[in-house]
Amino acid sequence: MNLWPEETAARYRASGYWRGQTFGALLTSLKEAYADRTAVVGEDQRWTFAELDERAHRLAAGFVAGGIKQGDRVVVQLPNVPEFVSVVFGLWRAGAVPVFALPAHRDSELRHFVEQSEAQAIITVGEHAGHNHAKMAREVAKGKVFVVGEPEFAELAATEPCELPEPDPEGMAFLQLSGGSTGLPKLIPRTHDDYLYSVRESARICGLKKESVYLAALPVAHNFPLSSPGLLGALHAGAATVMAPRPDADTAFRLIEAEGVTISGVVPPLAAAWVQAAARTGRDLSSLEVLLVGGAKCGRELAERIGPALGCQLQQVFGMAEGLVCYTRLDDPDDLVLSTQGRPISPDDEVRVVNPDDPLAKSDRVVEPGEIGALLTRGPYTIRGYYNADEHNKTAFTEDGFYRTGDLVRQRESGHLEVVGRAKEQINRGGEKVAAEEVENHLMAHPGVLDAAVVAVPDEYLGERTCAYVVPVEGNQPSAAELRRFMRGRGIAAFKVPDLVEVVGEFPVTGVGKTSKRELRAALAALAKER
Ligand code: J2J
Repeated sequence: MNLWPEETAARYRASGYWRGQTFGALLTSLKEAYADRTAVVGEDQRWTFAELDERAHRLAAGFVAGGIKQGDRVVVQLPNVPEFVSVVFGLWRAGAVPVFALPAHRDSELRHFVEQSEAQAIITVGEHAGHNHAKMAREVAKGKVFVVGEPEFAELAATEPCELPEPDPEGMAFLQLSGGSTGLPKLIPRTHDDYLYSVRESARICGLKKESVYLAALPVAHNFPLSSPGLLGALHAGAATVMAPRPDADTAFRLIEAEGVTISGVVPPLAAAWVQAAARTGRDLSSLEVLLVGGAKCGRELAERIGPALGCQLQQVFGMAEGLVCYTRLDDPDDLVLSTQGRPISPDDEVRVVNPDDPLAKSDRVVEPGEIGALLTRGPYTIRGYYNADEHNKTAFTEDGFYRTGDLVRQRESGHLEVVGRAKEQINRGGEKVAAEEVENHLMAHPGVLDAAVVAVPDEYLGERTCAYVVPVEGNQPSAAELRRFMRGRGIAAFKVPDLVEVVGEFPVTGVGKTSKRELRAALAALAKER
C-alpha cells in the first residue's frame, strides 16, 4: 500500500487530523455518550447506540470464532439494512477489512473484488430486489459466505463478546471502490485515521447534531451516503440514520414524515424526481432541513428548484471515494450554493488545477486562476495509491503524490470549485460511474464484435447515458438487441449495460481510431452530442 510520507503523516497527526482512533473505539465512545438514543432504523428494527454496540461486539467475536483473522479482507454486499452497520463495525472490531460492494454488482464484479482483494469471506443477503445474492456469493467465494437472515448468521450474532486486540488506526480500515476509467474498478485503501477525519469534519460542515435524523436513500456502501456526512457522520454526531430500502420519492417521503428526517443526500436525477413529486405529495416534509446533492453535476436550474420545492436548504457536494470532498457551506451566499460544487473540507486539502490539453500530457502546468483545468489533489484523507495496482498508480498519481481526479474544474477566489467536465474515460450516468474500457471489454467478448467504443451521450434525466459503437466481424453481424441481451448475461451491474448500441460498418469518424482509443472516443462523443 502506498502510504503518506512519514514527514507528511507527522504533520497530519500534529494538526489533529489523525487522532489514533479506530472505528471500533469510536463506537465504544458513542455508546458511552448516547447509549439510549436511536442509532439505526430499518423497516422493522430500531436500535439504540447501546444495542448497536452490543451487536457489533457479538458479531466481532462471532467472526473471529468463524475463522476471520486480523487483516482479512471480507467483501460486504448488503442493501440498506441495519445489519450493514453491525456487520461493518463487527468486522472493524475483529480487525478485518471490509470491501464495499454495491447491491447492483453481479458475479463478474464480485469475482473481481474477491480476486483483487484476496478476500477470505463474503457477507451478503439472501434474495434482494429479485436477485439471489446468497447463491451468487456461494458461486464466487473463495472462502466462507455469511448470509444475513440465515440461521448460521443468527448464531454468529449471538456469540458471547470477547476482548479483541485494537487494530492499527493508521492501517487499512476498508477497501472502497473507484468509479474506474480503465478496465476494472480499482480498490481504494482507506485508513481509520484518514476516514474518521473526513467523517468528523463532514458532520460539522453539514450541521449534524444529536437531534438530527439522516435518511440513507442511496446504497449505503457508496462513499457519499457512507461518509458525506452519511451514516458515519450521523453516528459520529449521535444522530439516527434511517435506512431507506429504495430511494424513490414515495418511499423517501414516507420515511421523512414518519421519522422526522432532517437531512439526506441524493444524486441529481433523484433530486429532480423528489422536486417533481413534492408538488403532489400529501406527506409532511417540514422536518427536512438540508438536502445534499452530488455524485454528478447539479445544474443551476435544478439547484434553484430544490429549496423552494422541498422546503430545505441545498448543500452541493463534490466528492470521490479516493478522498477529496468539497461542500458548499450552510452559510455560503446563494450564488456559491447554486453555481459551485463547494470547497474542500480541510485547510490542508491541496488543490492544483493544471492545463488539460498540455501537449506534453503530464507536465502539469498550473493554469491561471479562474481558468478551466484538470484537478489534481492531495491531502490528509486522499489516498496516495490504489490497492495492489503499482502499474496503474504510476499514471493515476503524480510523482509528488497528487491524485489525478480526471475532473475538469474552475476554481473561484473563495476556493469553491465548479465542475465543468471530465478528462477521464468514464460515463457519469446520474452519479453511477461506468468505465468505458470495462464495457468495451465485455462487448468484445462477443464473437460478432470486432471493435467497440463506449461514450457518453447527453440525457435530459440522467445527465449522461452510455452509447456503444460496435464494429461487427464481417459476415457475423449481431443486432443491437442481441448485444444488449448478451451484455445483460455477462454478470455485470445493470447500469453498465449500454443504453444505446449502434452497430456500424466502421467507426463513423475518420482519421482517428487507428491512433488511440482515447481520440476515437472523443470524436465519437462529439458526434453523439451533435445528434
Ligand atoms: C460533478 N461531478 C461529481 C459533483 C462527484 C460525496 C459525493 C459524491 C461522491 C462520488 C463521493 C460531483 N459534480 N457534485 O464519494 O463522498 C464525480 C466526479 C468525481 C467522481 C467520484 C462523496 N460529485 N462527481 O460521486 O467515487 O467525476 O464518489 O471524480 O463515486 O464523481 O465518484 P465516486
